[in-house]
Amino acid sequence: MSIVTKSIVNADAEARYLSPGELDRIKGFVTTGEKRLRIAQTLTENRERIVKQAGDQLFQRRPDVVSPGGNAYGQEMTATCLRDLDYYLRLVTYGVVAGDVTPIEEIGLVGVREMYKSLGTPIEGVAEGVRGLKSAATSLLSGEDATEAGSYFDYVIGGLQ
Ligand SMILES: CCC1=C(C)/C(=C/C2=NC(=C\c3[nH]c(/C=C4\NC(=O)[C@H](C)[C@H]4CC)c(C)c3CCC(=O)O)/C(CCC(=O)O)=C2C)NC1=O
Repeated sequence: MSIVTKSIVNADAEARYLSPGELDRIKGFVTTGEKRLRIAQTLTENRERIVKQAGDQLFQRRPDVVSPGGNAYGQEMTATCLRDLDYYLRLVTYGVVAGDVTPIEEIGLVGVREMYKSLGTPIEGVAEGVRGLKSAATSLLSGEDATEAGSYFDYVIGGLQ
């Protein structure tokens, strides 16, 4: 949920006007809108390339995951692994657009540790993959945009620790 919707829901629950603090936060959201949309556009347009680069980097650093006995071994499992990276890139674009990590948290991080455990997927391998997404994505962005986008990838990486 964006800060706009969230503030309105909170204010209306108390039948009050938006507070100066809420209006200030909404102002921050609006003034960074162009930047956040520009970042989301770049990530969306380059998603295939970003995921491929991240996968290449991951399998180079963690050859065990794609070796016999590894969780991503075999064409189908490797494709599922790359799909998961694509999922996390997609969630990062949601976070960037919303200016809020809540969608990332709710869709992709709640219960994730137990889920990967039950799948036999090494979660630190997923975190490594997201680090690869971050480096591929930020290399396509300029300074300020790279920093902004980077913070959302860091949030995912933190949630996968
Ligand atoms: C949008 C939110 C969302 C997430 C995050 C998600 C993850 C997710 N990853 C899965 C599987 C998987 N995930 C991986 C991923 C990997 N294995 C590795 O060794 C690598 C480290 C890593 C890639 C980076 C693999 C290989 C499977 C298949 C495991 C199996 O079927 O045994 C599954 C099990 C069901 C399926 O195969 O689709 C889920 C639910 N699904 C969702 O809806």
